Amino acid sequence: MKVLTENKSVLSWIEDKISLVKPDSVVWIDGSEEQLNDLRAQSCEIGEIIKLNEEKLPGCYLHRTAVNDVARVEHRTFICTPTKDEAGPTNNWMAPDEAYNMLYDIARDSYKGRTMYVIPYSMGPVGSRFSKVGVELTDSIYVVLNMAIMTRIGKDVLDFLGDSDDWVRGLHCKCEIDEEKRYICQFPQDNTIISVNSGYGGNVLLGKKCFALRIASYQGRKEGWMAEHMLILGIENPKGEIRYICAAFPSACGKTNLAMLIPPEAYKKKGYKVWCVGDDIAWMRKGEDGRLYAINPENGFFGVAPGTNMKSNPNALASTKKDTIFTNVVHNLDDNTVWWEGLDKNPPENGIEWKGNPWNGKQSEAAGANPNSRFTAPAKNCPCISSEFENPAGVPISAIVFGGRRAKLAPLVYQSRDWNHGVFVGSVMGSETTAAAIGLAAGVRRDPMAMLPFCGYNMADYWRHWLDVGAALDPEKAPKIFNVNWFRKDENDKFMWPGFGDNMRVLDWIIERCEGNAGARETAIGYIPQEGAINVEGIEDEVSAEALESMLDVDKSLWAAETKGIEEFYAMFGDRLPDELRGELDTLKKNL
Ligand code: GTP
Ligand code: SPV
Ligand code: MN
Repeated sequence: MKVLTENKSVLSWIEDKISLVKPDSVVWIDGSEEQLNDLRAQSCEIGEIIKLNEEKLPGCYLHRTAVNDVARVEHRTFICTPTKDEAGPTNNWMAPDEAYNMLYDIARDSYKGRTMYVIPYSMGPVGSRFSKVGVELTDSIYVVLNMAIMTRIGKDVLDFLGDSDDWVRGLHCKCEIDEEKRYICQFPQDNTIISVNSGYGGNVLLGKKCFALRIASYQGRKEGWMAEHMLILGIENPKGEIRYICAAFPSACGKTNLAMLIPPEAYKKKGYKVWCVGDDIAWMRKGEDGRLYAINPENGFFGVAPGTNMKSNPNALASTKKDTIFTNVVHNLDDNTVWWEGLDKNPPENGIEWKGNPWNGKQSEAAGANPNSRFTAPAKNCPCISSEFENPAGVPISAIVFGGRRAKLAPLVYQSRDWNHGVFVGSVMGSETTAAAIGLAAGVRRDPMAMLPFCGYNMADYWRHWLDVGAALDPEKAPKIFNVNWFRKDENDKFMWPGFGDNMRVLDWIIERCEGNAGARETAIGYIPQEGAINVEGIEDEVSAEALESMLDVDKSLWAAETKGIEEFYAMFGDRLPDELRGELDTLKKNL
């Protein structure tokens, strides 16, 4: 075994886990293309991945997970803090000792006949003051290949870590992919993650949700920074000035789409451009100048495939044309490529659907791709990747945007009155559930800051942290906070707003508000665009003045009912709920 570090805490932890899971051999991932190529070949050999058409999709592969293992499992995800209160009422909790014992029993000897891969990785550019190191142990080559796209991996990372003890331990064991023994456990106090009996993305790419959100949110509170489920994008105006926006939408609610948006013709002609810094996670901290700065800790996109096409998101599609891993999409046997619902109107007749059965897309009623099928694509493939993507100092944030899927109630856009009101708006976010997690009831649920499944500690303390971070920023320079809803529906159950590229029109208003230009009127819930303030040039046929007015309407009786729901939700947190938020709720009630 060729060991890549002399770090004692790393070596002793790995020794310990080797004696637990008993691999036949141990391979350290050094980050070299040579080693990754060998692993790709091996993975093809054992049938874990399929090499796709080298001419049409160079360097691309297809993988199918187990049929029972296609999304995150929130009901089997635990925050293992010493007390239940630290995890809070919105997390599943298990006492650390109990969890370790249970997980070790499941993991014991589970690598017998298998290889242990040791993946040293950095979340954030190696060496940035934002960045953090992790080591993931896995018995899945698929995980290695995905982590090699999604994070910075290899020897450099260990050299940067030196002999520090500040790194996140991650143990992943596929075991038998048994749903009944599947657990995703975070131990924030120990910087440790253990994931057993899954092979699906968010459950097993431990740098992503487990570390960069659950563990990192806990670290961020201790160390004075924030880990958020947010995209980061830059809008360049015709003068060449770039303003950056972070946006938190729940899973499968449009972050990847917004992050890579292509502006409508009228904007393109004037010289507007959008640059993508990140599509899922933002780590933010105060800069020396009193502004809030953000980096994307990831190095790739783990994006929803269905619905991605040349019209909805050409940049995402372009990102998947080389060196990409597709998971649970349709295999087109005619030309050895891939397909998913919403890619184009030409499904393959000679296909294999996501479960591995023959599938004729021209005849079949059933979907060919799983609704949560995904692509893992390198960020550098994205045609609109920001020049600041690797900037270790991050980008300064002008606006924070919250949003969700709400068929009714939430208007297309509104602005909070100030930071604390903005925290209130984020804390009461509601959204219809999606296919990104297994076993969620259909309907609207509260998903504060889109962090419900990802906050590594008590949500009330997390809101306290948000309020504290805001208070420390220079009030003139703190990001302005907004809420958007692309998903409002009319009486015929049709989306009222065209969405996708046209969301630029709303971002335009948001940026103009930040610069103190665009007009607004004050309502009970916050500032709404004044008549004429949203630019509808080029979509006047689709979006009439009346339709826009109704999308921006604040229905007081619906909002009054909403305050009752908020009250019930807040009651879960008892005395831990920050007074400021209770005050904001009282103000809203008074305004209504
Ligand atoms: P995660 O990766 O799960 O965190 O999700 P995400 O927020 O990045 O989701 P993504 O951008 O992949 O959104 C996926 C779904 O949202 C698809 O069904 C899209 O068609 C839909 N969507 C995205 N933007 C819009 C929009 O502006 N309008 C409408 N109607 N649908 C949208
Ligand atoms: C999400 O569900 O929010 C995702 C996909 O981004 S996963 O990595 O599976 O969590
Ligand atoms: Mn996500």
